Amino acid sequence: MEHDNKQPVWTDDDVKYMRRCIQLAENGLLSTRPNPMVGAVITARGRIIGEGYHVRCGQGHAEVNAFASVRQDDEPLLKEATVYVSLEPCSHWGKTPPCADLIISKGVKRVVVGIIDPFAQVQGRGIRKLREAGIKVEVGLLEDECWWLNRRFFTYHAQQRPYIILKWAQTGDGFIDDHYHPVMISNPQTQMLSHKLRSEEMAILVGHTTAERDKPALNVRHWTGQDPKRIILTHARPLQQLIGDLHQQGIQSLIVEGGRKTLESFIEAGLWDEIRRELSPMTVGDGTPAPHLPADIAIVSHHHYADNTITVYRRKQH
Ligand code: AOF
Ligand code: ZN
Repeated sequence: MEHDNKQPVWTDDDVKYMRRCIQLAENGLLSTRPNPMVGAVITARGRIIGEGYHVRCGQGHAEVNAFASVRQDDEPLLKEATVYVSLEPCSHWGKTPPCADLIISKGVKRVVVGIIDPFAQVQGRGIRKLREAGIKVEVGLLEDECWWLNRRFFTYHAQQRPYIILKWAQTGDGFIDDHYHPVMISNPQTQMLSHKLRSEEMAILVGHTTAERDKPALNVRHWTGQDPKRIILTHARPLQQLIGDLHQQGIQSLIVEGGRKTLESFIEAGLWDEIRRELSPMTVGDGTPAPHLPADIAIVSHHHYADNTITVYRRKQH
């Protein structure tokens, strides 16, 4: 992804400041979408002289807020400053003016970018603009972390489909129900987390059998936040078409909650980015077997919640 042929050598301080950008950016979760979460830090003489993040879609970008936070006494330092930003500064006129122009107007010396913006109107043009103005630009610091931060935004723009999270809970003997009833495999803590997840993603889907049998509300009850768009998958709608429709509607992320056939059809089509599997020690003896995990997975996290565990997996490469 790096534009220069040789990879820059970054210092521990560079890494520390980019981590701070990511940390700041995360404050925008829930309010920036469909825009990405972005954080920016301005440093000079070994200290932070400004920092900011994109708070809400339609409002100032991270860089704007970071420059606005620089104290008047520190303004002369901008000439020798480095700007760290977790996403390539924009080059286009969207709801706000281009950040690349703002950075150039401040006369800073160096810009360190986490990852290139996949948005069709930017895609490297922000970096080019800065370099053409004589600013030293380095790209790709903590690139994986910056990708993960905006995994929904990146998947949506680069793959023209929502970021897809498959989610299920299974018993210790490997079933997702007892054939007849929805079995409560989750516990109060993991239920709360499922609702937190719902508040963070834009849509949620179940198959029509699950919809008819379980009548799931699929809303956010045990957490606060917006309900995701509710989707029932029917036979009449093949998967690829549905995914294309969701892209058209600007849906950047989708949770798939079951049942087994639906989950397996997403796995078979290769339409998944993340799997959240909850495991309980309870046993039911017989029931609908849980889907098999695909082969090309890496563990993101593994946590215990009372007797249950939740493991989050992602694809080995993105
Ligand atoms: C940046 N810094 O903090 C963010 C950027 O409609 P607008 O003007 O808000 O532009 C939205 C696009 O700008 C968005 O799709 C993405 O490409 C970029 N987001 N860029 O320089 C930021 N949030
Ligand atoms: Zn911008």
